[in-house]
Amino acid sequence: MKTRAAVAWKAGQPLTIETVDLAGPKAGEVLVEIKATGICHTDYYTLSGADPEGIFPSILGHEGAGVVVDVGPGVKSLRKGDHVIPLYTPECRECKFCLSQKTNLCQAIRSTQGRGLMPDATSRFSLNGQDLFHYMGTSTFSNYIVVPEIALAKIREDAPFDKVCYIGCGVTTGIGAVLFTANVEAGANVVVFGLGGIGLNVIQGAKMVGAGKIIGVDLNPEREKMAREFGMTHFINPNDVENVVDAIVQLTDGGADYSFECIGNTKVMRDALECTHKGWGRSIIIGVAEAGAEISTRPFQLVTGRKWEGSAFGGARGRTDVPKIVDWYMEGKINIDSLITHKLKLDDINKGFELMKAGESIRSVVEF
Ligand code: NAD
Ligand code: AHE
Ligand code: ZN
Repeated sequence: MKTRAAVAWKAGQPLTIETVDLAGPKAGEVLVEIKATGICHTDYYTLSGADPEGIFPSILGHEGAGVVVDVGPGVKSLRKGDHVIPLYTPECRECKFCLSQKTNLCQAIRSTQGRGLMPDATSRFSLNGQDLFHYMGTSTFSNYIVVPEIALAKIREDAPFDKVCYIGCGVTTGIGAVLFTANVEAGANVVVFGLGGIGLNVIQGAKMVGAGKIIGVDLNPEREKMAREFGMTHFINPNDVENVVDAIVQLTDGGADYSFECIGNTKVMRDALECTHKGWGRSIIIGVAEAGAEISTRPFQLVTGRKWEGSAFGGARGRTDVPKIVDWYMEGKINIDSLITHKLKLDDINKGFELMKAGESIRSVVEF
């Protein structure tokens, strides 16, 4: 079949809208009509050329929601008409990683996914006979996609696509990092570095669990207002203080219990670790840093009890947890609407990247 999609031809170049060929679902695969997709900073990161796994030409996008149109042979858990959110972190419930119950990082299809291919090592997308690569196993900047069954969360049918698409990455990543990865307890002091589409969801998660002080750090002063609405109690602009770490240590009587880096800046990652409390502070890296980047600190920081950790997709097991997060939204327990600052049509998708770069949007959502 044919589908409209935004194609990334080369690093650093705007996407172009094309009508591409999409082959039908093979065994264990599902054809999905994407109704809406968010634009995450990670899409920008890959388009910029900084992603060691970035390959072109490809169809980016990993924050979508849509409807099952067709299923391939052997698909048991989904049928035509089901509403779904594609998962860049699948949940096969069979691999060593899933069975360990220690991680959400299902590895069933990770190697082909990282090479822009379906599990049988081929692409379903092409244009004029040239293959186009998939991205993060999702490619939600295409109106129609083919995805393995294990990479789809079935969600309730009354949930609006243009809002719950954001649960496909940003909402789950931020709230999940607090609830599933760090398991932050009531009363704990939390610091969030970077108050964008991810960081504001970390703040929302910290508020949900009854955190004590919730300190937000961002270079963009415009972020303060929205962050306070989501539960931030203190704001620090690094330009306004001599030393961010000292300012946080002072505010928290010796250091934060938890910190979250939601930028992808390795210098900030160091600050995020070093502002946590001696003996028990935990710093969770969420931000994705460019190829070749490395983190550093004095090992003494770890010897004296701080822990450096990371979180992917908020530690969420997609097929199990995503439908629950959709329920939280529908029950009014979490706010997604205020974070979606811009709605765009596919033809204007490059505008979404510009708004992000200019710090003008939290999330832009493209509706098909
Ligand atoms: P965003 O662009 O919406 O937000 C980034 C925020 O950081 C902005 O508000 C910006 O002003 C602020 N910032 C930039 N440099 C700063 C600095 N030096 N000090 C303080 N603030 C600074 O991006 P996003 O969509 O929220 O994504 C944030 C990061 O999380 C990206 O690196 C993205 O790739 C990553 N990410 C990771 C996961 C995961 O599963 N681990 C999931 C989604 C996104
Ligand atoms: N290809 C990148 C990896 C980027 C990365 O860490 N991605 C996160 C999700 S970001 C969503 O916005 C993730 O899930 N990582 C785990 C994984 O298996 O990729 C690189 O730097 O190589
Ligand atoms: Zn993302």
